[in-house]
Amino acid sequence: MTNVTTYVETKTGKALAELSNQDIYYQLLNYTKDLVVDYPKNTGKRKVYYISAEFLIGKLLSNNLINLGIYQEVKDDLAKAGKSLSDIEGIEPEPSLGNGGLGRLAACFIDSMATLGINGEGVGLNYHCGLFKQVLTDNQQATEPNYWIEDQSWLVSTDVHYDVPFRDFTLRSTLQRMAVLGYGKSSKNYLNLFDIEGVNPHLIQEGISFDKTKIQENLTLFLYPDDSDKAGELLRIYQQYFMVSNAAQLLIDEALERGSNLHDLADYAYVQINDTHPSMVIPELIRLLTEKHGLDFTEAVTIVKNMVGYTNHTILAEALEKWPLAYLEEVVPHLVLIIKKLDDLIRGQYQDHQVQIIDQDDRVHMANMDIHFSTSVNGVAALHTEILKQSELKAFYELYPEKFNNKTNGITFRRWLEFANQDLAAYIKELIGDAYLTDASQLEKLLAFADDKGVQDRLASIKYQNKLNLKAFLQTHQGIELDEHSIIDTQIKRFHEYKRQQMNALYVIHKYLEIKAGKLPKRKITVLFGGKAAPAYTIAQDIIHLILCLSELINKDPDVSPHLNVFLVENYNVTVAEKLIPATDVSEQISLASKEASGTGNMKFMLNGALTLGTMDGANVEIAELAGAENIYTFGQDSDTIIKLYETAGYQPSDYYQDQLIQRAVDFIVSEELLALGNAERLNRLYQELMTKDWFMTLIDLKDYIATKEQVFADYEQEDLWQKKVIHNIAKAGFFSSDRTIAQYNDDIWHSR
Ligand code: 26Q
Repeated sequence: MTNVTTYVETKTGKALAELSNQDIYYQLLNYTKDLVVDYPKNTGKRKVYYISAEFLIGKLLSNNLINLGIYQEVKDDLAKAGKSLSDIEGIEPEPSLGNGGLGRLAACFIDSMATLGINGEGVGLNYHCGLFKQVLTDNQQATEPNYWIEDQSWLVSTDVHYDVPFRDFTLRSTLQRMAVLGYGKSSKNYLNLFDIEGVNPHLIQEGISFDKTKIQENLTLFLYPDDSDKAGELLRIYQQYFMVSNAAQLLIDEALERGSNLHDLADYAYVQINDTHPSMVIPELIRLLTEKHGLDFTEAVTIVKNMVGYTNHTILAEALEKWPLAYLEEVVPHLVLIIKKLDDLIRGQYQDHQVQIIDQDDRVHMANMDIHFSTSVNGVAALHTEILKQSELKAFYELYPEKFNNKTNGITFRRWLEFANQDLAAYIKELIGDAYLTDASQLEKLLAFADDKGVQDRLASIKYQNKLNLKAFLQTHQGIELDEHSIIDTQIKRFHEYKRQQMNALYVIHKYLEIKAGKLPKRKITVLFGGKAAPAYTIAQDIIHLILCLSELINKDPDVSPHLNVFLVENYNVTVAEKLIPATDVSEQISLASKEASGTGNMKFMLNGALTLGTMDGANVEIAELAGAENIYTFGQDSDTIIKLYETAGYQPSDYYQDQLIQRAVDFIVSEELLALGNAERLNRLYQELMTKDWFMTLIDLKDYIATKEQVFADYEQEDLWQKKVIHNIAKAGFFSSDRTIAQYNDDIWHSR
């Protein structure tokens, strides 16, 4: 293949230097697509279908160039023509096909499957607007549709179509694909995104509201449309069934093509169900095998049971899907027949009402169906899996102990180090070579440099440079003036009460009051937040409002802003994360113990040399074990204590409100200063919530949090000590490579060879 300069000249008749960045972006897109068009697909008899409602893939240009091994060459060629690859990266729209951790995990997983040469592909939906774009106005979150698909994109049309039957109509699908390239591999997989032909963006009215009943026009318009009403819930069922019926038809067709006689389908395919959103694939496969392909029901059930695995990502009751049977009847009555038969099978075997598929209120427990009809049930971090076994899914663990297994999450180091933190990656290569990119355990070689002053200083200067890069980004992104000399303390994730952004905000208030009283921190602190709140989640919106009001109050106060800044970075997404993480000193992972299944941002920060300030929750526990207790800052009650408090209803926020320090911080939410800037209804509601309910126990850990955070800031002033901790963290981050996670999925669950 020719190099990019020649390619562009041949295609356009112009030199690179004459083209606009926009034109160069399209040229690079097509150059990359052309390069890989003839790459063979991974083979491997048993193909893995990773079905997921989300794939938060991020921009693809640089990632693809890196995996192809031509990133530097292309960058240099562009530079010779006076063009900057990073400016061109800025032009690429970010696909908004996901929402948070589960979607980003799916993206890391397809990268790792390709890198390990596994025949494994993603299957999902091609949402045209995906997740909403967040706009911050009047100290509140507003939502706008985010069209990300341009005429030229990474999507490649195919001639694959399926009919998907619903009660009142049948929808014909289209299939668009993106190539998924493994690092250093000359073979590929695909991300398969199903769509409908009739998507109609004109349905969208104000913000992101739209007619939820026009399924033939809205099915793939948005990810997770607001399901606070019945029409929204029905639309989710339409989306889910459309996704899995297409996946099932694709999988059967591909298996037949590769020589399956369907009786042996489980030798040809394995379906990984990413949370319960794709659960209907189980009855749908059974339906297709029996009704379309003439297999006997009992045999079909056995086959399907042997080719499905279920991953649980949450223990929050409200996130476990339980669809009313009546809703399923309205959308997919043909599937209800199968679900009822499966329910009968289980009723015949087990009496325990906790393990039934259909409950007394005629709700279908998707997770229960998954657990019965699969070979594997996995949690996403050691602690999370233990909690599933010992409490949430205990009744199932007793039935099927052999199905339960842990697969601690991971992240792809190609995107989260090699691309996002190029200076650090280059320096690591200087120290230990580049083998860590495919064998992450090699990072441990860095431990030899833990006390090396020269290495420590270089790491500090790379962090400083990353702060300057972030400063430039935030300036153009949002007009934020970041102080590159401050310590940067970052909390980026979806807004949710259990993640406790409100606790961080209460710390900010505490610090503000201290500064006002003349107690100044040694060094300026910048607290950064990023994240979106579901439009129907009122308290999460209130927390955003509180942070924005604090940001205005603090950044504008000449007494305070030299010592403390607070910013909420608008429209947090993968691209923003790639800028924030390498520049961060302190990684906020402060969920209420037992509630965060794993977290993956925590891993990205660790790899990029930020120290974790966190509770003993999710994968933080494993970070602490690996990095060593002295290299992470943990605080707060542990998960056993919290689980017991829920069981005994033993938590009362008023018990903690007695404390002076807590009282002052909480009361400030409804202080004159804040009410002058904010919306009284929102601030009062949040205040009342904390005082009377505080379902996620913010106040229980607040004092310990404040004390531990002060320790973090004190340690930061001891530069050698700090950098030594940083080195330990980077060196021990290898375990969190998604290559390790995927190798375990394959060895223990998929057995794809
Ligand atoms: C459920 C019912 C109705 C509507 C929406 C949903 C719904 C939507 C999205 C439920 C869950 C999600 C997303 C969950 C998620 O992102 N979980 C995160 O998964 C990560 C990868 O395993 C973990 O690291 C995080 O701890 C977990 O929060």
